Amino acid sequence: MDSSVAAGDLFIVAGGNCRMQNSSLQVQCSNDDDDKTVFKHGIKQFRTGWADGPAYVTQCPIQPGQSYVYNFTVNGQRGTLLWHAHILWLRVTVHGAIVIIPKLGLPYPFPKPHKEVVVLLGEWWKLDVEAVIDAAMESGLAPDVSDAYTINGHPGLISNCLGQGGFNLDVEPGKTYMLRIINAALNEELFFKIAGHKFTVVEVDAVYVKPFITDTILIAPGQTTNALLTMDLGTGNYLVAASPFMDSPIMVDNKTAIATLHYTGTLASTGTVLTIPPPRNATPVANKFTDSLRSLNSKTYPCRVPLNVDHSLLFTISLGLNPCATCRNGYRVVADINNVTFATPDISLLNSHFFNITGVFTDDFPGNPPTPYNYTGKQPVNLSTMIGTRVYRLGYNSRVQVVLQDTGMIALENHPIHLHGFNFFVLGRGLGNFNPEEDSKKFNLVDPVERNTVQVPSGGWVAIRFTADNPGVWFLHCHLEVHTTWGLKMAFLVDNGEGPNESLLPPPNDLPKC
Ligand SMILES: *[C@@H]1O[C@H](CO)[C@@H](O)[C@H](O)[C@H]1NC(C)=O
Ligand SMILES: *[C@@H]1O[C@H](CO)[C@@H](O)[C@H](O)[C@H]1NC(C)=O
Ligand SMILES: *[C@@H]1O[C@H](CO)[C@@H](O)[C@H](O)[C@H]1NC(C)=O
Ligand SMILES: *[C@@H]1O[C@H](CO)[C@@H](O)[C@H](O)[C@H]1NC(C)=O
Ligand SMILES: *[C@@H]1O[C@H](CO)[C@@H](O)[C@H](O)[C@H]1NC(C)=O
Ligand SMILES: *[C@@H]1O[C@H](CO)[C@@H](O)[C@H](O)[C@H]1NC(C)=O
Ligand SMILES: *[C@@H]1O[C@H](CO)[C@@H](O)[C@H](O)[C@H]1NC(C)=O
Ligand SMILES: [Cu+2]
Repeated sequence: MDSSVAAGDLFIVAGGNCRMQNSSLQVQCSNDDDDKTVFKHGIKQFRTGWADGPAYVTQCPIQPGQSYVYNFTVNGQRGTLLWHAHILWLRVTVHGAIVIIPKLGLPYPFPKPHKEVVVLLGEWWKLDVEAVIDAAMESGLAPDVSDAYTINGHPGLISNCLGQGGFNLDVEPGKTYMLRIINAALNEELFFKIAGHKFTVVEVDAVYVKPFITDTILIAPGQTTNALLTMDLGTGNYLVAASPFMDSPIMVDNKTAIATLHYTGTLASTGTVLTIPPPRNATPVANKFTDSLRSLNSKTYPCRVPLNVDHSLLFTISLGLNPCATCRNGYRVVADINNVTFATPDISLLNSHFFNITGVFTDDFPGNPPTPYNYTGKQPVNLSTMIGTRVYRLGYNSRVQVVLQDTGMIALENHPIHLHGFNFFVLGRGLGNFNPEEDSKKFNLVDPVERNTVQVPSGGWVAIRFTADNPGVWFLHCHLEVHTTWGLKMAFLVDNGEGPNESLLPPPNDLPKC
C-alpha cells in the first residue's frame, strides 16, 4: 500500500463546507505484498458500492503490483469511523481512524472540546495471524486467542513483557477532551475505563446520541464511541484500561491493555491511580451501557426510524459443525445465518449483479429460519449447516426489519453484527426467543440509537430497521473475525430505483479483476 494508507494513519475528511456540499475522497491503494482490499467501515457509499471494500462482495482483491483508487463521496455523515483491510485476517494491523469533521460553521451539539484524541483499541498475536487462522481452518477447530490487546498500538505493562511503556495521554487540568474511541480488535468486545474519571458519551458509529454519563464504555469490534472527558482532578496519573467482555462459556481471556492519563505538571515521582476493569462476564455493566444509548432526536438531528416495514425478517445467528474428513476431529466448526454458511464466490457479488453474470449467487436467502425451534433452549441434535452463496433481494427504498436471534448451537454467544451501506435503528433487545406479538409492542420508535454495528445479546435477540435506499450489494456479517471466517455472513441485494439518482453507478476502470 502506498504511504497515503499505512496502518494507523488517520484520515481527516472534510464533511463539506458552505460552498461545497459534498466532499470527495480518493484513497489510492497500491499493493506490493499480499492481496488486499480496504473497507471504509460505516461510510454509506451511496451508489458507489465499488468503493466499499469487502473482498469478493464488492470487488476482487488488489493483486500484488496493482493499484485501485477508492473514489467516493462523504455525504450527510460526520463523526468517527474506521477503515480496515477486508480480506482474511489482515485487518489485525491494516486499520486506522476516519474522522469526518462537520460542515464548516456547523457546531457540535455539545460544547466544543479543548482537544480531540483518537484512541484506537487493537489486538495482537505474536505469531503471524495468517498462520494462526490457516492452522485453525486446516484443523477445523478454533484459532488461538491473541497475546495482547493494545491502546494506540501499545499493550502497556504486561506480565511477560516488562519495560514496555504504554500509550500516554497528556492532558491539561480543567480542560475537556473528546476521545474518539475505536475498537479495531479482531475477536473481542472491550470495556474501556479510566481511573477516577467519568465519560459523557456523545456519539456512536458517527451518529450523535443523547449525552449520558458512564464510568465504563462497552465497544464491540467495528464500533466507535465519542466521549467527553473533563480533567477535573487537577493533577496525577490515572490508569486507562481496555479489557474483554465475554459472557459466553466459549473462551477464557482476561488480558487487559493499559495506558496512562497524565495531567501536565504532575510530579515525576507520583504513582498511578489504579482502576479495576469489570470482570469479563460483567453482563450487567455491558447492559447498562447499551441501554443508555438513544438517538439525539433533536430538530437539527431528527431520528428517521421507519414506522412501517415491507420486509420483516428473522435471522438466527449460530455456530455449527460440518463433516470434514481431513479435519482433526472429523468435523469443522462453522457459523451461519438462518442455517446458511456463506461460501465466498470467485468473482465479486457486485460484479456478478451489475454485469448479469449468472451462476455466482442465488437470491433465495431465507428470510426466516428454515426449521423454527426453541433457539435459546434445547438445540437440535444435527449441528450441520447448508453451504451457499445466497443473497436476500430488496426493492429500492423498501423498509426492512431484521430480528437477529442468537442460538445455543454449540454455545450461546454475543455477536456484534455489522451492516454495510446503511445505518440502522436499534428498536429493542431482550433475552430468550423473540416474541413478535409481545416484544414488538415494546419497540422504541421515538429515539432508538442509530448505528452500523450492533451486539446480539448472548441468548437473546436484537431488532433493527433500515430503509434500503442505497442500490448495490451490501454485506452483513459478524465483526468477530473468527465468526466471519467460519461463514457468519450474507448480503442484501438492493435493486435500482426508477429515478435518475437511484441506480448503482458503473464500476471504475481500475476496478481489480479476479
Ligand atoms: C471520482 O468520481 C467522481 C464522481 O463520480 C468523478 O467525477 C471523478 O472523475 C472520479 N475520479 C476518478 C479518479 O475516478
Ligand atoms: C485470568 O484467568 C486465569 C485463568 O482463569 C487466572 O488464573 C488469572 O488469575 C486471571 N487473571 C486476572 C488478572 O484476572
Ligand atoms: C443486466 O440486465 C438488466 C435487466 O435485464 C439490464 O437492464 C442491464 O442493462 C444489464 N446489464 C448489463 C451490464 O448488461
Ligand atoms: C425454550 O427453552 C428455555 C430453556 O430451556 C425455556 O425456559 C423456554 O420456556 C423455552 N421456550 C419455549 C417457547 O418453549
Ligand atoms: C446431519 O445432517 C447432514 C445432512 O443434512 C448429514 O450429512 C450429517 O451426517 C448429519 N449429522 C449427524 C450427526 O447426524
Ligand atoms: C441445517 O441444514 C442442515 C443441512 O441441510 C440440516 O441437516 C440441519 O437439520 C439444518 N438445521 C436447522 C436448524 O435448520
Ligand atoms: C434523488 O433524487 C430525488 C428526486 O430528484 C431527490 O428527492 C432525492 O433527494 C435525491 N436523493 C439523493 C440521495 O440525492
Ligand atoms: Cu459472531
